[in-house]
Amino acid sequence: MGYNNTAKSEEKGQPWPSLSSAIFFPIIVIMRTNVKIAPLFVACMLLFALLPGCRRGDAAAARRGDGAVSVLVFIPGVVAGSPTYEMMVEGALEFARETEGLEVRVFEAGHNQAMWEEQLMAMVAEGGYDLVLSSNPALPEIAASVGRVFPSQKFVITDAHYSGNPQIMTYMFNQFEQALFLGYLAGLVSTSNMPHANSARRIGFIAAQEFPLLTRHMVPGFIEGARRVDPSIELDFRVIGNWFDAGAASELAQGMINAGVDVFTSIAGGATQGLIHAIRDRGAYAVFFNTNEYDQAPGLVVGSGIVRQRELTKEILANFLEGNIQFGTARTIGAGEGYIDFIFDDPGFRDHVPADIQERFEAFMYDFRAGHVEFTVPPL
Ligand code: RBF
Repeated sequence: MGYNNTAKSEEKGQPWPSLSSAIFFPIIVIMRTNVKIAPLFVACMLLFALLPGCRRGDAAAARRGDGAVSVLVFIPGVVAGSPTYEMMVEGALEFARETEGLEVRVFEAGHNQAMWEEQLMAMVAEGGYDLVLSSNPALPEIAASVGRVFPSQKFVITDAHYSGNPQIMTYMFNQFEQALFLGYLAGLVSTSNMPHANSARRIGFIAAQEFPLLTRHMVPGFIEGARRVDPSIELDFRVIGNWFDAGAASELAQGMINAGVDVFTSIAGGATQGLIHAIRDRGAYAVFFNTNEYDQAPGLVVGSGIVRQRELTKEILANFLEGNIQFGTARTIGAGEGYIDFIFDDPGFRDHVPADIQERFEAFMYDFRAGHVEFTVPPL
């Protein structure tokens, strides 16, 4: 899925062209390498930031010249192939098109995670953004660090959990819930007599990398859901090591199929294409988190959850314009609040999943939505 960036600006690559970047980059490096002199540099930087005519608000006004509100959408990775990023960019650009006086700039920071903090620091230093919007569980710490240098910069980060910092608000999707119902469906399919289901009682989870939201909520939720169908089901969990290597994902998937896995899920960004290729090639099933993936392999992608990240992004921007963001707080939103759901209404589910599985899954989801399925979300 591509994204439409016609409304406002979009950028890729290193944000180093400006004078302010040239000044800040050495300082960031020094902060990392020399702890003793770091406070002195922070003090210099704050002085610089507060000098008349150099203040970030003034810089923003000069750049825009129209008093518009300016928002940076900072993408920690690449947009294409990463559903949560695609939905955030779509929502922000759509909202900007509908809203007078709002300027949205999208920046893709790429896959080198070691560069994210320096990139965000440089963007904030040069941009004078009223708000930085991002989506990633690892972003709050990075934002807090950048925020110490720019104390008036505000951040809203979705898909993350962090409270107590007056510059940051976070929204976390209750991914344990989504994992639980996708796991239940995976269990129903794996124990069925569908053509590619085997008798091994083994389902698979391919992850790009390990992080707390994944290892403490998504993986345990997935296997717990499957074991509500059959307690003997085992999980084969494997890690690619990056978010882009589709070849490696395909190899992992082939090995897992050899080991008896017949239903997969994954959190792997662009590398997910390798899993799709493997299930098409070998004959196996998959259920996916966050976005509608049925079209990727009709008949083999048997389930898609959805997170309402596009809608959430628009709500956040509307709230920000109204001054209604509670910075310092962390909200968790899930099925009960309407931000997580399952996509039933698609031929990929309706036309390909056997009627008895549809019925059992629908009954489970009915109870789940009504709050009749009991579970405990593990601590993060
Ligand atoms: N998800 C993606 O779809 N693409 C990515 O490139 C990506 N990079 C991530 C990097 C880090 C360090 C972390 C912690 C998560 C990343 N995620 C990525 C996961 C994403 O933010 C989200 O948590 C999951 O997709 C579950 O909704």
